[in-house]
Amino acid sequence: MSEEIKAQIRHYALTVLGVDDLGFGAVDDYQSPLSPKIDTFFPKAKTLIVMAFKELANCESDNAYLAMGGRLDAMEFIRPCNYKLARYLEKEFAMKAMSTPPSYPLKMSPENRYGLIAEFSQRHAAFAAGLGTWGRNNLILHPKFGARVLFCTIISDVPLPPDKPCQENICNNCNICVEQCPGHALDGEGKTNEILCLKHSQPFGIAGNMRFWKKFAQSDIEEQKKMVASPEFMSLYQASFIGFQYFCFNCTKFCPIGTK
Ligand code: B12
Ligand code: SF4
Ligand code: SF4
Repeated sequence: MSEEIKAQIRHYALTVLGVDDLGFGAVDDYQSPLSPKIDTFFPKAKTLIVMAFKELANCESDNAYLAMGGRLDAMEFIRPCNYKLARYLEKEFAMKAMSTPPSYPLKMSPENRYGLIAEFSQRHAAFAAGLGTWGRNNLILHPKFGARVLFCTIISDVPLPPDKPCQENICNNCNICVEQCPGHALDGEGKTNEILCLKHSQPFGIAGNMRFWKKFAQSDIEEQKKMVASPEFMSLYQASFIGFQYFCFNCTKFCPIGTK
């Protein structure tokens, strides 16, 4: 019976919603050492239903604006899939279903390293649901889509048999991601240096914003007028309504897995 329910959910996600792959994981197999335990925000949670979304070819482009445009398309597609799959589980199977954020909101507290540790780790969930294995780039590599994949999870209170973990390590240890990282953020194995990544991938993120306003506070009125009319201010303004605006996709685009 459980396998029948899983088949129906998979059919809905893949053929009705247009999700690229779906995995089922047990909450007990979710091992994210830094994120809160799932029962702190969803008591009696049993199953992780993880959706995989293939990145568009935009991530290959050297044009950062087109590359980010493709990422936004994927991120904006994920939100309605989250809501629709959760409502389907409620309506069809009377499950309690809770969505998780694909990216933000993030708690900006010192214990969350100011937004660097999410309330729920999508990579650890994808691993638990058998959707891939950890790459040298610290991303989850999917057997078919390689690093070019995003994940998002619905948590349910109904136990369903988990999918088998991926048997083999998908990463071939070619080291290309490490060599192509402009910030040397992947030099240390098993841990991304987030600050080095952020410096290169989000020049108009929080750090850039803080730098701008500190300089603004220390400038005279004429300099301030110039600053608010500058391309830098306009870029910060744009990034603030886009959310996270990435200018680097190298650890995704240069990974050879799944690109043939
Ligand atoms: C905050 C965040 C960031 C931060 C911090 C990243 C980080 N170190 O965790 C910054 C801004 C730097 C970032 C960058 C990127 N991110 Co980001 N990010 C997130 C977010 C919102 C939370 C991540 C989190 O909670 N991290 C804290 C905890 C989970 O990490 P951790 O326990 O310290 O684990 C780290 C290491 O210990 C190691 N690790 C942990 N366990 C294991 C086990 C093994 C065996 C190994 C080898 C390693 C390993 O991997 C982690 C990375 O350092 C997630 C979405 C989400 N809610 O999960 C997306 C997410 C992780 N990001 C994603 C992506 C695509 C990116 C970028 C490629 C951005 C871009 N240009 O597209 C880069 C990649 C950087 C990289 N190679 O690591 C995807 C990854 C998809 C995938 N295929 O794995 C996610 C899952 C978004 C999504 N919904 O799909 N990100
Ligand atoms: S997104 Fe760019 S800067 Fe960040 S880890 Fe990947 S390659 Fe390095
Ligand atoms: S580029 Fe090579 S080393 Fe890096 S994650 Fe992909 S296969 Fe692994």
